[in-house]
Amino acid sequence: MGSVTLMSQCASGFTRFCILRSRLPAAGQYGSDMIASNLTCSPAPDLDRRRGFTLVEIMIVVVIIGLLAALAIPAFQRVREKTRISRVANDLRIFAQAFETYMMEYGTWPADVAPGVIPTELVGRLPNTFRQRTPLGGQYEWDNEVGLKSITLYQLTATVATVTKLDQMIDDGNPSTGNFQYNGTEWHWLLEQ
Ligand SMILES: [Ca+2]
Ligand SMILES: [Ca+2]
Repeated sequence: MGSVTLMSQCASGFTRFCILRSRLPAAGQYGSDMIASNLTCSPAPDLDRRRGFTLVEIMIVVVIIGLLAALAIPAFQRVREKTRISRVANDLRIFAQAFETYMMEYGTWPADVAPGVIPTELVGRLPNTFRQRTPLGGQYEWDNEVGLKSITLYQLTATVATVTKLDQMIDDGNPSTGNFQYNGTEWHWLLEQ
């Protein structure tokens, strides 16, 4: 007894596996009618039906997505932090240039003002970003007090570690020395020491 799997087009129009179940004579002894009479058709499940995902396959995909997210999210946060630090560094350079230009022209520093307020002397010289919240939280502030001429970062929400990276970018990387310093409460970009 032998069986042969063939592909044929059945009456339903679908391709099916057909199994020749009868004893097959030697090749060439019978015609095609004989062979056709011994064919029985049955559906080929794997070919006819769309196969779904197994639970294991879905779990593998979920795990892979989780691993990719675990790698991508910290990288994204580092890029976002670096962008914020760079924006503050750029703001401080622009602000400092405006204050120092005024000092060179008038020989004095603008009067002290509250956080987020542009000194009257520098209206039209400072960009509006001076009034806005800094990219590291808090506000920019001009401080003109005895022994302190500073563009201050008032009540930042960023950590000291994060702002120390700003110190590395624009100063000496040491919060206790240089033009950019932390006094334990606020960060100061000192224009005069
Ligand atoms: Ca002030
Ligand atoms: Ca410093």
